[in-house]
Amino acid sequence: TGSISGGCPFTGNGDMRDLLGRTNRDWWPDALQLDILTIEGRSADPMGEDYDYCEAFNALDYAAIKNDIKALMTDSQEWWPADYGHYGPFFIRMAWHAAGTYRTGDGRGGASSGQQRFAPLNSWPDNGNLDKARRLLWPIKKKYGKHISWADLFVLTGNMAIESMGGPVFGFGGGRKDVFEPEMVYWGTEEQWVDTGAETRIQPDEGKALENPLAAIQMGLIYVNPEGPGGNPHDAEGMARDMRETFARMAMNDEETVALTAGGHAFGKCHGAKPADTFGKAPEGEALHTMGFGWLTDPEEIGKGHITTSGIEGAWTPNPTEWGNDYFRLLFKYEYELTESPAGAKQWTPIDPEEADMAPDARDPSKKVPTIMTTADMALKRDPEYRKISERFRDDQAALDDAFARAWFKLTHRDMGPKIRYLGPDVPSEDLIWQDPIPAGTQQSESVVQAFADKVLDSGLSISSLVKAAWASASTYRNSDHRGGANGAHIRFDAIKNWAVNDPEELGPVLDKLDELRGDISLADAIVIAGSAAVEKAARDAGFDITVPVTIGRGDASEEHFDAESWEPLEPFADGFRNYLKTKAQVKTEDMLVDRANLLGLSIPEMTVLVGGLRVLGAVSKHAEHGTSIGVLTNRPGKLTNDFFTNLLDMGTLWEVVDESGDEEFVGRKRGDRSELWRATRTDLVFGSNSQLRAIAEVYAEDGNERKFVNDFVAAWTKVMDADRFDLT
Ligand code: HEB
Repeated sequence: TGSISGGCPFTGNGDMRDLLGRTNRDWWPDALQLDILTIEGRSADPMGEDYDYCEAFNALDYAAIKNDIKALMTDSQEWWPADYGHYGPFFIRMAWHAAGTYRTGDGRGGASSGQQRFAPLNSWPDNGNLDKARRLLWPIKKKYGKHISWADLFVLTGNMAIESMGGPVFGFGGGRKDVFEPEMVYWGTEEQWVDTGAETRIQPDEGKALENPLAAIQMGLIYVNPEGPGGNPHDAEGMARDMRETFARMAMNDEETVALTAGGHAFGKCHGAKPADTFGKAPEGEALHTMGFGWLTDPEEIGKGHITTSGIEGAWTPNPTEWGNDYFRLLFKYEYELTESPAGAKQWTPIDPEEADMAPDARDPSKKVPTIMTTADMALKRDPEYRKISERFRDDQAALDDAFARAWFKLTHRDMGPKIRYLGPDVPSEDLIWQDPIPAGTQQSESVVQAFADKVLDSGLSISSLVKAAWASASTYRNSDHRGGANGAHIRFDAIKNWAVNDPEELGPVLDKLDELRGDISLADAIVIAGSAAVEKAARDAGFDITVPVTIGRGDASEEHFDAESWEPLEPFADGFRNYLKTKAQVKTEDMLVDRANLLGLSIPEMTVLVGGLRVLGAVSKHAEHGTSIGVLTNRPGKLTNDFFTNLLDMGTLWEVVDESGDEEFVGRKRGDRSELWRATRTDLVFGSNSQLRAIAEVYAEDGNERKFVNDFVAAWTKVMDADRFDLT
């Protein structure tokens, strides 16, 4: 990738920070605090448990909705008239900004939950006026109701917009289920938006790289500042650097970046007809009676097309509602000079354009106005690498068509996970490597599975090594972009196996042995069967007869379907479940545990019971700087007992910081003779220190709850093992 910073999440510049950075409550302290109604597990989702979005989508009248969306494109509304009589470009920008928040670092952001409806995204300066785009779609959303989510509608509308203007479309997969509350995502710590002075995040002169997992150059932007780094249009090199870095974090290479930007800007225009101080606040901060609209301005002015969004003014091509190659043709045909829009934004205008190369006025086609390029567009010819690609696309329309269609499809589907999650008749049959394709698994009889499990337990492999292997395989799963997980057995590829967290010199031989014993069972299944058999044995050895359910049917991905580079961001830099910390992050180590639990889709009790269980099973990473027994608060490791909790809460133990550890390691001493009993980390002690976690630890430590502990552990374990089994429902 074009990454110029290190790979560690949450590291960057500046001080210790909070897991969520600046949140909605910080931005809009006066906003209605509905979250007090979502405590005690009460859901904000009105659709209820029985609502099955797949089923509802499959019953959608797909042809009808497509026609309705197409008709809407040219059904100009007085309250927000369509430029050139066509809403297509506006809707493309809406879909692109819905998808463009995706970042590879943690898989969060992206189009898949319809977050553009909620703060902060609904009020990001870069999403200016997209409130109108979404509201234009309301009659269609209303009509098709439960059969299409907003999230799917954004993307489908983007596709229809491209199609209706003659652009190439690769396909569409539905299946993005809406959520009904803002997602908690770290968007940065800055207290300023891009338009009110947020600092630019990449500043090489000051040794500042883009903090992970962020993928935008300033607070409130989807990607880069169109006017140049820090608003400087002369910094051509910096412009390309910023684009390369931010697009890489959206999983896009140079070719995809050029195709997307040029392809996108074949359509529509920028809006900067008047100074930016002449309109109202963003939606989330606006007055009640504006009904969720923001950036308000005089309706008469809107009618005249006097709109300011980005502040830049003008279209890129003479045919803003038609797909074609005019963008590259003009970019290379003319020299561009730096000019200023009526709103005062820096932009580029062709010198002495021919009349035929001028754009129509957005409201009056008989009037001609100059075309423009943003500083970001200029990078496509000013940067030598981008330029090569741009020249190729200029001369080869078919190549641009194909590259744009594919990159758009990837952009809008990147966070949906495996293709099995896509719905509808327009899902392309071609498998794409970024979908992490996995061949279908096979079924085996129960006796075959049992015989294999018995062989594994007889093989001399330790309980802890089997549990660790299964955890290593399954826990790569991210609920954010639905990547990773046990299916596919990607763990067997060196690029993953050799992650330090996996203790490769222990994991390698375990995988080899399982491979040798598995017969016709897939390796992906074998790893889970073995780990689960080990948990079952550990429970039995602790006196609890329990079955750990295993659902087989996983397949093994082939090497040719494995894109090692795209898996790099999945490597954990901390895994509190294995007491592993590679690099101290900018957030507390226990924050990293919570973050990982969130990515695994776990509740607080599930996180707690898993940590307690994995510790007593000895599933601790040796590569944790602190050694093998850290956090294993039991004298009988390998048995599934609640010892972790009873010992953690035992008042006979006094905990002290191990000085050299910089408060990452602690020693537990007997109160009387001060002899050493245990070693532990922050992610251990937090279950005794934090009042909420302590309350749960108490439940698991209580007399009479020993079996509850085992049952809950097994349920949470199984949930993690099956987290990526989209084939099961
Ligand atoms: Fe874009 C628009 C920038 C990429 C598509 N953009 C736009 C604007 C700006 C921009 C500034 C204006 C806004 C207003 O309204 O004012 N982009 C940009 C940048 C980038 C981009 C900087 C990175 C480089 N785009 C892009 C992509 C896409 C797009 C990727 C897709 C694919 N855009 C777009 C469209 C439009 C825009 C379609 C138009 C809209 C209308 O017309 O409304």
